[in-house]
Amino acid sequence: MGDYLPPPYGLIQLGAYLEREAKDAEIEIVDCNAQHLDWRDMEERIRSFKPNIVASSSLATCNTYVVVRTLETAKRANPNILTVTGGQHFTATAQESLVEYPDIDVIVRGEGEETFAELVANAGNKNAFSRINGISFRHNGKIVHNPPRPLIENLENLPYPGYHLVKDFVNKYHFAPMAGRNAPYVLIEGGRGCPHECVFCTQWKHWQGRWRVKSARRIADEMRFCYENYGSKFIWLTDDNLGAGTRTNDIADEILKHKLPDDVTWFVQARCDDIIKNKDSLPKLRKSGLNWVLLGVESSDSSTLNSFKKGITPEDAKEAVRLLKKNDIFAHAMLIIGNRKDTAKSIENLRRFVEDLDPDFAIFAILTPFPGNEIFDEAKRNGWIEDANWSHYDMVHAVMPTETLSRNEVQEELYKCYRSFYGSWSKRFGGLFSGNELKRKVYWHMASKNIMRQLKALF
Ligand code: B12
Ligand code: SF4
Repeated sequence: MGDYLPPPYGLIQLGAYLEREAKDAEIEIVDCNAQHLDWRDMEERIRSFKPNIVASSSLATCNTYVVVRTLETAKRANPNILTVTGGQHFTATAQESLVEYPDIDVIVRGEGEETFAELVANAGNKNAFSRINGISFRHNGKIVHNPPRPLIENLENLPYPGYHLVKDFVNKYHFAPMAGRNAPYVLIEGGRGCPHECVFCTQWKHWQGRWRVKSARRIADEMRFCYENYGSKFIWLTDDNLGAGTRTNDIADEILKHKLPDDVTWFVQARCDDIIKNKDSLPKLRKSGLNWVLLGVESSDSSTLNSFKKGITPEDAKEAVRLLKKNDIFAHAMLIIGNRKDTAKSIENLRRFVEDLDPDFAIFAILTPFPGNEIFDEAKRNGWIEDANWSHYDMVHAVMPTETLSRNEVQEELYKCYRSFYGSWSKRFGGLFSGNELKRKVYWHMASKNIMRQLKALF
């Protein structure tokens, strides 16, 4: 994606909740990317702020060692600091992580807000830890996993995201390739979890198989709040699954009612079948500013889609892309290679399918056994995993072979996918002069940064 600096959404959300519920807490959010801090600067910040607690975000499995190093740094600044982390990876690996990394004191499993607020309130009294549901920690040389905490029933009881906690650098966040440098960029959360159960996804398990959503009105209110307070013009609704039914129509209606300026746009991830179910709402969604959909296409092969428990067909993908393009919404397809049955031939078929599908943009990923997804359990049971370095668990590195392709061959196949999709001149020129504004922006950005050449050089 080239230039890109996203706000640390999970942290500002936790910070806003703490501000409301743990009123005595003094909070400082450090974003080393936005503030250009290196490890030494970060240590200095910890020494000068003198916190009782340092809590690190983690976001994805590939950040594991960075999280650990952050907490090690905190302990070096002051060994009495209580170090905490959470999120999908550490929730799924709480036992191993506490064994492996002595500098993590507490892991907050699952939903963070209530558990973290209770932990902060009791940070000075370790005897109280045994009563805090949702944490894992060490006690008398043993690792203890307290019972899980029930999910928050109504997400609207959460505060608005705490962008004020990063106000000194909020204007630095941007998504240049898609929106340019001058479109202030924010994330807003419209829901948590998903009612589907795809085997490669960690999301539904993390949220206990439940799909909770905020009302359309609340989502539009948060958009307007961000626009009015921070000038936000490019908005990612972080839901993994936009969903279908009246929700989408209501979101469009509410955003339109909130009368945001025309240059405020938003984007979201969605399933192909939901785009089809939403087809009558697409014109209104477009009018409300929806200009980009990341579509879970995943595979060109029905049996692979079935083995993924995805619940869609390749024809659904074709129809969804057609509908998005017809409504001038940038259609971004997301594909997965490296499933156990994948062969050189099946991946070649995928490349041909994507050519034919002709989305505005395509991201190819490698099937990754993330702790917390079903693929991980299966791969571990069967001894398929060849690379245990968490920093490679980013859907770009192959960490396991297929039945017929070695790990290196899977990696090569990924490069071939990019070469075939972006390597063609007609595609490049088509993108540069596309009728879709976002597509033009992305392809001009890629051209100006020479991303095509850089991609090609990689291969
Ligand atoms: C936005 C986003 C991004 C943004 C990040 C923006 C940012 N800085 O926050 C960008 C585009 C950069 C991104 C990149 C990637 N992402 Co991403 N991303 C997301 C997305 C859609 C939303 C994250 C979010 O803000 N959620 C809302 C917050 C509130 O939820 P949360 O983070 O889970 O936090 C809650 C709890 O888990 C817990 N918690 C979490 N952390 C902590 C820490 C502490 C201390 C405590 C107390 C509690 C706690 O409390 C929070 C409140 O309840 C998620 C999917 C999702 N909907 O969550 C995927 C997701 C996190 N991404 C994922 C992946 C794989 C990636 C990439 C590897 C993809 C790639 N190949 O580029 C990269 C990794 C980049 C990197 N090195 O960090 C996977 C992670 C799977 C895994 N186990 O690794 C997810 C889950 C998507 C999925 N369905 O598989 N991503
Ligand atoms: S991949 Fe998408 S549809 Fe499937 S479980 Fe995850 S969020 Fe839901």
